[in-house]
Amino acid sequence: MALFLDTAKIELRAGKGGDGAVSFRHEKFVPDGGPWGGDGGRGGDIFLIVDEGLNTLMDFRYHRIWKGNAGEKGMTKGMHGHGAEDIYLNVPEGTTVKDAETGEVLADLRENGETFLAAKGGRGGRGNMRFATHNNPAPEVAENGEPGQEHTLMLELRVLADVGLVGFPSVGKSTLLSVISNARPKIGAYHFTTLVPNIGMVHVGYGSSFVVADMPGLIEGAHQGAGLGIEFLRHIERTRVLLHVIDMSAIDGRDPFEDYLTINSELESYDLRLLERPQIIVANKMDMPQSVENLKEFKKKLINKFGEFADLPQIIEISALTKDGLSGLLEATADLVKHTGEFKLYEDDQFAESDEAYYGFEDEVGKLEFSVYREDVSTWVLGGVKLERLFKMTNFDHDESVMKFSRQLRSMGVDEELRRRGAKDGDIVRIVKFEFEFVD
Ligand SMILES: Nc1nc2c(ncn2[C@@H]2O[C@H](COP(=O)(O)OP(=O)(O)OP(=O)(O)O)[C@@H](O)[C@H]2O)c(=O)[nH]1
Ligand SMILES: [Mg+2]
Repeated sequence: MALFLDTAKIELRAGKGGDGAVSFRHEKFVPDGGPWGGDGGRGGDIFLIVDEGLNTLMDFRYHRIWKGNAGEKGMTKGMHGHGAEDIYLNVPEGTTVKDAETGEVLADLRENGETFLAAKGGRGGRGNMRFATHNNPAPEVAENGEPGQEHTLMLELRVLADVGLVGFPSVGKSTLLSVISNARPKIGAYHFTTLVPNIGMVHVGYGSSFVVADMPGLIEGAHQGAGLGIEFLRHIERTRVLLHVIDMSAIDGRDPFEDYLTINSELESYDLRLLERPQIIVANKMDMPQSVENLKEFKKKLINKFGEFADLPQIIEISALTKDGLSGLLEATADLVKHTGEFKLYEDDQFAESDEAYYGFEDEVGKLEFSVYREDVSTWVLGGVKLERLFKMTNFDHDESVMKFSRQLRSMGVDEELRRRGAKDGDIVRIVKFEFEFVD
């Protein structure tokens, strides 16, 4: 579980394969020279590729439909058409790819440069050279290119927060996020202003940045459901560092040190081992006069409890209101993020490289071979994945190709089914946009 911040629905249409050619060799002493039509080139694939420089799916909101390049047609003299160039769409790290209709997860793209074959281009149609047989040495048969795959995908960017902001309500977590990042969370003087986690991207100096997640406030007994509970903590299960924000002004009348202990014990109650992450204690609201004295107390109690030589977290004083101390906090945080390894809850990828299993043509073919629908007394409409693909790959300019197509229909059992349903000689049969007569 992580945050689903950003989503985009995209439609991909991979390139169609080039059509195969029908042509014949004309040689002096050969009466009807052999077939000489080359194959069409393959249609272009559409890939997704991880680009670590991106951090949103914004680009896809303005450009939703992507079409692959078509393969070149086959030519005479046995020349094959060129395969089309593939298209690569850049996505940010952490993009989950789902089938938009079924919701099935197809890939979880994490590493820079990782690719995913999202829509496969069609194969080129075979030219008539390929159909020559002993019995039919000069076939007028060629295939059209196969259509490219069409898929509607849902992209989801689960932003992996590097840093989580935790603490009691109203200690200033959202205020802090608003002054260190581009995020504009709601800020309020009342408890539980933040109801769902907010996220922000923080840039520190050149090229260094990290993602901060601002959590709703925790209170004592949160692990038993008090306040907003602790369910939302699952959103920071992958963070490396926690910023433990404490209201040093104690304006709500609580003791800052007790706050610190209470929050830690709530974090501990959650089974994500959150206490294993390094913390920075953020002493906030240092602009308030009583804060200085309170901080002294806090430090004293910390040492009393854990001992002078304990490995205690660093304490950084800030005022999110006046913005004092922020640069020091950000530098320390960036440093800690950099030196803390990724926190792994699960072993790597449950998503095997399943491109082929999911996209293999063979798989799709055969699932829905054909469908027959009676439009009126004498008109029949044929459909189905396999049948429509065969249709699209047939070159109707040549009688022989048409005959080949009708043989293929017969072997699929289409004729039989039409007859069974009561089709008569002379009825109209329609496939896609083409109509022809049914001849029993
Ligand atoms: N004086 C002072 N007030 C602050 C400071 N930071 C935040 N506040 C105030 O504290 C109140 C709570 O701030 P929020 O940022 O909403 O607190 P929060 O921790 O996000 O609270 P919840 O979302 O309810 O958990 C607001 O009135 C802020 O203006 C600060 O550094 N100094
Ligand atoms: Mg808040």
